[in-house]
Amino acid sequence: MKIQLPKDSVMLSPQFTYGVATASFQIEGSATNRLPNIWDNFCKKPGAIADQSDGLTACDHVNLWDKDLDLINSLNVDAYRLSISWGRVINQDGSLNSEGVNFYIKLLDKLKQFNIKAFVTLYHWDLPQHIEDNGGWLNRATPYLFSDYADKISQAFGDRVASYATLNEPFCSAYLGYEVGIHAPGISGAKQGRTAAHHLLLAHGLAMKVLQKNSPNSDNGIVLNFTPCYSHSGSADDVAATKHADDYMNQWYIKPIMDGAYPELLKSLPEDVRPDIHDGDLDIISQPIDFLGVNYYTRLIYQANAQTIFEEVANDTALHTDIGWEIYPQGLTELLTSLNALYKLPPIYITENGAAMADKLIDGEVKDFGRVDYYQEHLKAVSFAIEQGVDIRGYFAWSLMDNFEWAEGYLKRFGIVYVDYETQQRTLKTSGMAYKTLISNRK
Ligand code: IFM
Repeated sequence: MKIQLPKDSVMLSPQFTYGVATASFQIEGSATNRLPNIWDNFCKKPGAIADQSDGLTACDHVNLWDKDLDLINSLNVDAYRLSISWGRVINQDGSLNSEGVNFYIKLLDKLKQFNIKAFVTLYHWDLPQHIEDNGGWLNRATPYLFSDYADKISQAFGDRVASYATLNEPFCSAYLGYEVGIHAPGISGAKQGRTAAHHLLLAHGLAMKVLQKNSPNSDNGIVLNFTPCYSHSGSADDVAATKHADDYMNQWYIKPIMDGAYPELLKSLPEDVRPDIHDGDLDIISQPIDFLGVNYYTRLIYQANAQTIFEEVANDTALHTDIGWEIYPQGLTELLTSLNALYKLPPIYITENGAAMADKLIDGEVKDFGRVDYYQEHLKAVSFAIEQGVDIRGYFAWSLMDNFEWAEGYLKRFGIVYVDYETQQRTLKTSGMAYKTLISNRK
């Protein structure tokens, strides 16, 4: 089926990289061929996952990878962003697991044959459980284990990788996993959240050094998620509360990397909540990066609250995706231009952007026109930011295919390819066809 794109469809330059993205735990399955991780355990906790599901089979990608790569190739994308399962490639004693390494090498080699650039993320939330049993990201030893993993795997992959991201969305690992406990490992507490965040950033800095040494020809950096904060009103209290939220949720992760310092807010936190920062940590964290990956889905609106400092305000009149996130494309332009004004940024890739929709497979088709619009509007937002001087080199649709959406299980579908989890059949949605047409017209 040939899709007709709207007249004002974005193209961006021929050098612009278009890709699709996935993550190991969300698609791979084959859990018996790797070490158990914190998500395997979290899924066993009653009530943790909306549909009581797990990642044991997911999209069965470890078995279906070859066909999945053909599918990716059929989309005419320039790049594929995937993550490596730490516990599939590193044994409990720290040695390489050759079966796991070979799985990824075969995959990377096939991408190379297709001339599709591999954008590899080393950590997309699936911490091996034995490391969690020793304190996980609360333990200062974990960043050093991560750096050792980065060292071994980047040597094993040789020159197969175009781009390495150390971490995906440390905000989610730290805040959702160790501060509010709605993600694995399900720990709650402000001190824990801030500690995990600091150790994740330290892990990033240590791994950056290793990657620059072992893989000097790839672009090496980190992927951060941003949910821009908007004030509910112009009142000084609401504006201050919104700035607090932004520093706590967003700037907390980028500022140490770009400026070698945490936001001023750190000093106003109670002493028993502040992370333990050792001399030299911020120098490690602020290693130069070759690129910054930006993940964007939505914005949030805040107002002041006497007890909690800030609180979210719902925007009931706006359009929302199936996961309840407001559709706000201009937030992406505003985010990119504001980051560009605040920091001396390296080139940027939009490493994730996409929408959960209540897709229905009817007569072999998924007509997800809402998602087509979502992509169209967000790609326009990217091109507006480029026009305003932001150096953006690429865009990855989240996600290639429907998959395990963390605490939502399989209830929320983000793919441009529909997955029937009973049969593992893949069906290209209308959004997938539109994405392919957009990319193919440009080439
Ligand atoms: O599915 C996730 C992904 O793993 C990380 N970024 C956000 C996506 C949608 O929630």
